[in-house]
Amino acid sequence: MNLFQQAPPALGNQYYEDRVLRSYLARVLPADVLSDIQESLAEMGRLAGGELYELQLADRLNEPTLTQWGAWGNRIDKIEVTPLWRRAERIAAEHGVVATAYEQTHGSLSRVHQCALAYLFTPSTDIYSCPLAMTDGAARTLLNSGNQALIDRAVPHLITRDSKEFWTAGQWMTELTGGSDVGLAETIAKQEPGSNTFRLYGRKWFTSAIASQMALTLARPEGNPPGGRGLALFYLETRDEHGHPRNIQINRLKDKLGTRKVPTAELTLDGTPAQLVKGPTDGVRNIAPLLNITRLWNGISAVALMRRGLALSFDYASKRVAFGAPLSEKPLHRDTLATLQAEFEAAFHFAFYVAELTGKSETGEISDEDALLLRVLTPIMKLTTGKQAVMVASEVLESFGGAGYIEDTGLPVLLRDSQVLPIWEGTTNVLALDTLRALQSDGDTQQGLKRFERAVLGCLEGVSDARLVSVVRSALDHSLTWLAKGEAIEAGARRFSLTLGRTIELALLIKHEQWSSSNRFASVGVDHIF
Ligand code: MFK
Repeated sequence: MNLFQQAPPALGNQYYEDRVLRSYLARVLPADVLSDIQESLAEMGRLAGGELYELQLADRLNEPTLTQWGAWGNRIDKIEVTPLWRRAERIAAEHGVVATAYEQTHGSLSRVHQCALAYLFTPSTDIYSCPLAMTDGAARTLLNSGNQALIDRAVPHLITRDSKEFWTAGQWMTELTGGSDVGLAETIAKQEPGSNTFRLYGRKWFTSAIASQMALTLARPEGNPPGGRGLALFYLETRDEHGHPRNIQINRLKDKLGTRKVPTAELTLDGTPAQLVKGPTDGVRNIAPLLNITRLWNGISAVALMRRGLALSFDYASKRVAFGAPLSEKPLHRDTLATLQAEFEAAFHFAFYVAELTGKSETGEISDEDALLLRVLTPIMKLTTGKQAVMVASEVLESFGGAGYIEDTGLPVLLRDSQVLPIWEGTTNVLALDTLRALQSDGDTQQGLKRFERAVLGCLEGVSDARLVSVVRSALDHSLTWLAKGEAIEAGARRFSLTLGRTIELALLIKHEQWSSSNRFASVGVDHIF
């Protein structure tokens, strides 16, 4: 019997096939930097579209396991991650998916290089980006803290390319009392008499990537006041030299909608030894560098997952024949995918713009004005791209018809994993409120807004498309007048932040398109006199 067989969607080298990434890098990187890093990106693109993608499909049904007890009654709390994650850890370390940002071979642009590596790596590794994001954030937080003993102890492990020496870091903030409202945390820190070591007692309710070797966590030193200011930031190592947990019990792994490869656990800390990172108070403020780096990763992961869905969907459209022609020749299907592609490209330029500013802040090349802009844009970027990722993933599944709803195509996981992006690292509403706070972080809302306005208008310089310019200007003006009215600001914070996010996305898209058209025209040659 000659049964019909559908050709599945396929991926090639994910760097070479990505017009958006390559065109963006050509705009922002000097030619010598681009040529220097191209090979690393092509190699990651090859792995992401080849070996890692195959392993990801083969690993589909595997999940991490927790073994709480040894054969002879001893508590071991052993976590085993899946084969995909073991391979991902090695590749991440050896290819510098965290390290590149700290080596700073190309100064502030190394952050762009590192985000491009993370963007290529992420969609084939089932949220291994989670431990990497926290590792990156922990390295940045320790470096910013100035705590030389902890920097010497941990940072070399976090930013090494030697996979045997590589550590990942956890970020243990969430407790039963405080998910978003971290200041409600109940974990207590008791100082050991005559020592700098504290012992932590409490319950952490949602600790991602529990297989990490170290963690940054918040706890309240005895006698401190309530709220975020009364918490302190602590460093701890999860296991002793024999591999035994340091007074940490893993109560259970979480049964989550998505991110199922990530071993997320509930923990009891029962005298876990820990060191202060930076003073006995202001834990929320001191952990903020970690939050900002993981929020950048969240945005990069959002665009990476959108890109993966669309790469598969575009390829499939060229192979799937229905009603007499491939889907890629059907005007309505093309129109649907084009709309999703536009969402992805807008989100891409926003996330990478925040990466550019983050790089400048890390090398000290950032002006005060741009530091304020970065503070304002980070929550806006995270909340805007998180929402776009869920919408795009849902539509991508639909673009496959029933196949998009079937697990062994490997497609449904795109939607489940995307759904975490607007939730963790601050929900849309929490980040919308943070946006308002960030706009006031210099004590004067007008400065933050003015800097945002300048960033948007700067993108429009020399742009000839009056219709697009007017869409941007009108959304911007509306945002400014809405805020100035001062009415129901909290209730409108989400609509306001999303408007700012989509406004700057359009401005960045226009800027890139302007560069891209003129660049393409120039590359064909302008001066024809000879
Ligand atoms: C896929 C890649 C990424 C994924 C990796 C994720 C895995 C990990 C999963 C998780 O851990 S999810 C848990 C994440 N939890 C959150 O993100 C908490 C969400 N809640 C907030 O962000 C709240 O806004 C916050 C807890 C920060 C509010 O707490 P508070 O106690 O009301 O803090 P407050 O008063 O707003 O800020 C205290 C100080 O920190 C202020 O500075 P000052 O002391 O100088 O006044 C703030 O300006 C500063 N601050 C807060 N957020 C900041 C910040 N500074 C810089 N950047 C920020 N983002």
